[in-house]
Amino acid sequence: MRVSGRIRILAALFAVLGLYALLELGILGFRCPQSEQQGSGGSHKIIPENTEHKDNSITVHLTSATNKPSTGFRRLRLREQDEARTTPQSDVNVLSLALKEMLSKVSRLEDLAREDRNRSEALIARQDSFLRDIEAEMKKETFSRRLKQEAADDDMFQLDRRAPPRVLTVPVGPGENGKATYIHGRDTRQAAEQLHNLYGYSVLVSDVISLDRKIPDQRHKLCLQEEYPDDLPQASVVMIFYNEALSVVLRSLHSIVSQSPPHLIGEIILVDDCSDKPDLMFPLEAHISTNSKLRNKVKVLRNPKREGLIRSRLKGVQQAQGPAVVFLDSHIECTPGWLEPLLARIRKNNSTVACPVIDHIDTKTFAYEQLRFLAGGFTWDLNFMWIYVNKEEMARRKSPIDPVRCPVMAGGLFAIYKDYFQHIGAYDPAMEIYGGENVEMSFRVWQCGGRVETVPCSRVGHIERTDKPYLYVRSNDTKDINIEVNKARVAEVWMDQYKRYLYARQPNLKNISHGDISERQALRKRLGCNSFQWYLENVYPDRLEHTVENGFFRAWGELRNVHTGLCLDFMDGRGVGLWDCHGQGGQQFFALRRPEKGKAIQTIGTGDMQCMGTEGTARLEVSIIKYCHNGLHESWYHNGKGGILLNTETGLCLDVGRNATSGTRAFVNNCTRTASQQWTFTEYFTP
Ligand SMILES: [Mn+2]
Repeated sequence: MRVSGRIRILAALFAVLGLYALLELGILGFRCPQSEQQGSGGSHKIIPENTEHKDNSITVHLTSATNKPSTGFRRLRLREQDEARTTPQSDVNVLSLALKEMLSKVSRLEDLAREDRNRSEALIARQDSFLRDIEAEMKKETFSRRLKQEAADDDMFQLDRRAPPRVLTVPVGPGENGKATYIHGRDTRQAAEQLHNLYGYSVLVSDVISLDRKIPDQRHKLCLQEEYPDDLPQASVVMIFYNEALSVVLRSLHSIVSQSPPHLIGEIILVDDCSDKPDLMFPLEAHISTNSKLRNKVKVLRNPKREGLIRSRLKGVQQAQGPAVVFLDSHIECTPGWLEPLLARIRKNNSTVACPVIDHIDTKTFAYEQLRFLAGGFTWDLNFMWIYVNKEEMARRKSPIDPVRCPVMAGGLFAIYKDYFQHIGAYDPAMEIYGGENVEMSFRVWQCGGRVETVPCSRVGHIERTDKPYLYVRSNDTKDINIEVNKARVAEVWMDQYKRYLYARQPNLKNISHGDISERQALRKRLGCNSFQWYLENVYPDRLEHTVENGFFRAWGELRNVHTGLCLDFMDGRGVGLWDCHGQGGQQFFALRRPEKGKAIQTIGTGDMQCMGTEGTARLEVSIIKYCHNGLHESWYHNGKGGILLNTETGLCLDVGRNATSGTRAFVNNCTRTASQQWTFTEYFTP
């Protein structure tokens, strides 16, 4: 593939580009209405200046029509690829960006091919010398024992004792084997940071890592002995994306196809929730349609307007052939053997929601890291949280690879039968964008006779983005979307009397409209579901510990200072001080809690895990401690309405001073029982 090959590719690209132009002009289809109201930085055009053909590669030089540095292109140097690269920005001219993307892809392919040749020659030379070393070392008894042990742990070296190893596949290249990749050079790092902020992870790192990189087997050894039935149900993967980086979406797709037996993946349904990044349009489809592994599996559906994760998934499922559906995020990487255990589990019990263990892909380096295996729970303000698997559940399981019952699933990744998904009420279609749907579905499945489990033999890597682009909701109609409303819908339909736990923490949710819930209530009746009390008792007893009914909470709500009438507030997340009472809970919600099991400390919590405490050398400042560790400095005594708050460690009282106003920091002081040391919670509970 020399000159004629390149001409063919270019011709194809320009044909594609022409088609794209028609689409852009609205002649061939829809455009997301949002892409017109895009960006905050004004409009910029990126103009191809000249195109340079040199050494089998094409370099397109681009300049920005404006002089704003933030929209210009930088020449970047990367460790692995020293070719000039340009950084796509969010608000560049769509057409030239598409052109640039395609041209750079051509040159990138050629680069990769050339690199591959050099690389494989170097690799063979390296492997040869490596093998010679091994053969010499193998003669030494101790080394051979150690090697055998390592070989058992590491599938990279498939050594066979009987025959000397011939071919070792040791992938090289950035990110291979799940290793970390680092960005070098100051300019590059700066550009990387900008993009990191835009996407919530380092796109530059993702872009240099192979789309089909190898991730080592992450499974427990016992998993390798598991045998799965031949007739596992075939799965349709449903994956929603919104303004994800192209290379991240593509790597997600490749990892599914590479790590799954082909007959078990019937299709991958990608739903674009109206992204406005141009490379997610043609470049994405061009890659899929020219890749033999993806071409026949992947279907792309596009929402003409933002629908959010929930309605997008419903749309994806509608198209799914089934019988199983596997939901995956668009920023994941599957690992060897991830699929079979999930499908085997739902096949065994068809009212199961089976979740993989979610490992961690680092947002900066894209390193794959195993996480400690945890279950999922919820906080009383209905956020998901990771929890330790409790002793009873540990004892119930006979093997470390037995599935773990999970009170709440994380929500992004799970397998379920399509029929069961529909039967159990799919999703609440009135929920907006994202958030709460995983809690809702978990309550519903458990309360209505199903179960949610994590299957330890299935491991999938996930990028926990530092910033979530889909949270920036630009509504198509003018109504403002408040995703917190989702929580109110969950509470109203599923939580019975326990909904007051949410409303105490977020009183505003009680008063705003959460929409019509009659259909969801009818669903609950139709399915004959259990009460929330039943759920707490049978599925999440640890949560039941932390209830008013159980005497855990002694008082809660706003914590008003008698002297000023102002409310205690954790203003910047750590510092605690006075602020005007806003009645919205959140940072002004405090709860007085009796000691945890086996502890002696009465604490004042803000969130479920946070505590108020004294800190610092002087121990006079009061702040929020992110994870309570039940130290004395977190211990408070309170003697009822208008009473003092005495810190046990210092023997001093919570005070704001005589001249306190909104914004004054709280501290501890000698107890004088003056009004500035008197405090009242909104609600007191008598044990
Ligand atoms: Mn995710």
